[in-house]
Amino acid sequence: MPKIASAQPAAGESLSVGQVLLRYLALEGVDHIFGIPGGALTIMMELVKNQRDRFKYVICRHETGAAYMADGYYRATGRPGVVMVTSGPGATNALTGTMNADNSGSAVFTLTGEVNEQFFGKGYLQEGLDARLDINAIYQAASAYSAVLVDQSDAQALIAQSLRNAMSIPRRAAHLSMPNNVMGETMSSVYIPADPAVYRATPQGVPHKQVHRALDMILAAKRPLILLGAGCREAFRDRGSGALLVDFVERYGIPVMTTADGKGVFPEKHDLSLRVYGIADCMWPQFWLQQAPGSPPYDALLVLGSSLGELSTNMWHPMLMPQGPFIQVDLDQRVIGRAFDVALGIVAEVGAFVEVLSEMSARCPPDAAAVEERKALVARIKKTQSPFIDPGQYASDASPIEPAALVRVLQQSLTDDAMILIDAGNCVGWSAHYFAIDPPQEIHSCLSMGPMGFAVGAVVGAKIGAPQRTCLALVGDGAFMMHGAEVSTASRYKVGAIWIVLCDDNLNMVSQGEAFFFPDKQDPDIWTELYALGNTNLELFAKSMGADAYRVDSPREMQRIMPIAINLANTEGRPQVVIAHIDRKSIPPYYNPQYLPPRPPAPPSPPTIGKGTES
Ligand SMILES: Cc1ncc(C[n+]2csc(CCOP(=O)(O)OP(=O)(O)O)c2C)c(N)n1
Repeated sequence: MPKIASAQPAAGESLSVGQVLLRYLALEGVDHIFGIPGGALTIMMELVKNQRDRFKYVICRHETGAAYMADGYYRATGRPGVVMVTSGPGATNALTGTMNADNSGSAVFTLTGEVNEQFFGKGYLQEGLDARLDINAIYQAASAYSAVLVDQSDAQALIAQSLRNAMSIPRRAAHLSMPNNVMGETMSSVYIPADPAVYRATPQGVPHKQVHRALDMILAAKRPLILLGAGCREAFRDRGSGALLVDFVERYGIPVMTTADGKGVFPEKHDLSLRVYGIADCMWPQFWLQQAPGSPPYDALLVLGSSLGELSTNMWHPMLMPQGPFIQVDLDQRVIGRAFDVALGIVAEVGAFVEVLSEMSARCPPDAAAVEERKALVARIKKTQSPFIDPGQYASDASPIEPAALVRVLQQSLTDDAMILIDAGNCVGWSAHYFAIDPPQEIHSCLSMGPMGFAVGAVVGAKIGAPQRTCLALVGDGAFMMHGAEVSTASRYKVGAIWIVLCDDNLNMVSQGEAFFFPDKQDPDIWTELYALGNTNLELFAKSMGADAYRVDSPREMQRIMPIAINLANTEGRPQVVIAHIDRKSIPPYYNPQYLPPRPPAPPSPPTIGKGTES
């Protein structure tokens, strides 16, 4: 039983609301807070200053960068990522990163300062509660929980409520607005719990009958399949249920694929891994999904921890529907049956589900012949088919660099415990398709929202949270310029984060996409021309902020630079930026031709008045 009183303030000690808030953060194991201070945060900043041995306040360059760092910190540590910023523009700047964390299942706790209540409604600088900017309403609309600390008497309840939301499963983002004067108020009565278990709990159980049914369905199938989403990440890593799932699929010969967001939660080099399904998927899953002559049809699917959104399903392609039961397990009941009709929907935490499935399966001996047949079929697919759409690109030594070849070099250079953070842009396609990730190596993305700049900031928070690991971001040059000023934050705090910048002087994912859907026959390069970035010297940009920066033009150079960069990052805490000049014309394999989305109807052609004339 957790004690509830041992951390109470000492007799005679009085605590302010701000001090109580910091006690809760300490209880959750938080040791870094990310943000930019300001007028509405003065009381909190004084408290943080006085506890600087306990909390390091990381001064970021932009509040969204701070929120991405908090997200990266959460992903590396499992502890809440805390953002603390000022009111008004500080609060709105932090919104994108907070909203993205909420959609990515990351526990991010955003604390925004607010002006003293006595000035509400009078036009005080940066007021955002009783003016036309309603910060609480904005965060209520974009995160799991938002409240205002209006009085010391309810502060403790609201702080605990925020943490309950952020640390729920799936993890979420929560927000508190903190009027400056309230943070300084003395609490009239206070007890500080000794353990978070006193005020929050997560689901541990599963409906046994339903697990039993799921097991029966899977074992009755001739050609079952498992699809894992990012919702499995925490459970598999921290509870050890990933290893149980590996044992389970080996026992029954069941192949496993993941979504791009869940990439690497199942070892991708395992014999039964079909790697990624969905955006930029591996070439293997299609051969299990489609019926081959003389073999049984794909006839059962077990989905764990995926909300089955657009990018995880090839736009809900019917090919994912088995000729048999579709079983979906998720704690978020809103996503069960949303994309595909289910034969069995189970509301459960996936780690507990796998534990019970594994226990129950001990009583179900596998059909050895069927298991061997399935394993042989998976082995045949993997022997006869490349996982890559273009193995030549992967093996290329050309200059400018084929991005697929760049992934090859990273794959060879990175340490086994590396944490790879993927931004939004073409890096998504290259990495989902060409990396092969085995735990403890991890790859993280955020494909529900896909904001450019996510990995640029997140890699700093990840490295702060896990300094012993190699932390690397793969980002486009557009995204790097959007939040690249955070390199300066890393330099300031001696954080050895590594950025690999795919330099093509273009917002290439979008220009290539426009050219695909809306080709201009007269001027085929027009999209590239319109979305060019202007050849910024990114080495100088990075160096000016204190990083070591390198220009590489070939896989060979990349191979030479990577060990140097990894070593300097990990041993000397120096940020490293590698500007990789890639072939702009290479197009990532977003859509396997098998599941190509239909092109939208051509727009009506504008009257031709003359080239370049606006209609
Ligand atoms: C904040 C934000 N704005 C706009 C977009 C739309 N978008 C998606 S990818 C992309 C281009 C990214 O360019 P870059 O970072 O240079 O990567 P590239 O695709 O060229 O490799 C844009 C504009 C987005 N995802 N996020």
